[in-house]
Amino acid sequence: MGLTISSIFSSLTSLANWGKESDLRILMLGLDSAGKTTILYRLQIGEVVSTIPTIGFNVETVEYKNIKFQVWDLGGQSSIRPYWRCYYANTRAIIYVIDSSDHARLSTSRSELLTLLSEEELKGVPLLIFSNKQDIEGALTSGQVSDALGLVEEKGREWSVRGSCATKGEGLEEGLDWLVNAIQKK
Ligand SMILES: Nc1nc2c(ncn2[C@@H]2O[C@H](COP(=O)(O)OP(=O)(O)OP(=O)(O)O)[C@@H](O)[C@H]2O)c(=O)[nH]1
Ligand SMILES: [Mg+2]
Repeated sequence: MGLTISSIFSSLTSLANWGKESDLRILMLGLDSAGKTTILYRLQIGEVVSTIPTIGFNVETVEYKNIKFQVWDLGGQSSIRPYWRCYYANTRAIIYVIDSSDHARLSTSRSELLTLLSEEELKGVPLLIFSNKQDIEGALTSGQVSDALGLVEEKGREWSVRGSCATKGEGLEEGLDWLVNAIQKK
């Protein structure tokens, strides 16, 4: 009897309460190759790591301005997305990462985001969207991404779209500043 993906994920899920209660649990989601893992390690060690597609998750404690975040970076491939829901409990904030140069998949990214936002467990949870890969020529601006997502209607939740370039470390701290404020307002 081999291990199925689903049995692997359910054992991983039992680890999902890992970490200190006091750390702010943040979920980082988005389509595959959006730049989530790059952002995680850029925030944690301040360097660009070479990444491979995440199968499962990475979780790290990121300390920023004396606040400890427990950041969960989940794999974004379509076969893995159904497992995102296993990680929703106790989430204090969501970071959703979009590859702004991937025009073709913006609508897929939008529909995954809307599904996420309709989840009861994530109701009212502040949402930071990184419009990542701003360094790539032809990338949509954060304003254009924001318009395409059509979140103007999103009620009862603090949200913001910020431009970022994970490989250069640009826009990440500004995004976290916004997120900390949004969490504290809640
Ligand atoms: N040019 C550019 N490349 C980036 C940027 N951020 C990430 N990348 C590259 O995009 C590729 C995918 O990055 P990852 O961080 O592995 O993407 P991911 O969202 O974790 O992908 P999954 O684990 O499959 O869900 C890597 O080659 C990164 O170096 C960016 O801001 N600009
Ligand atoms: Mg990854």
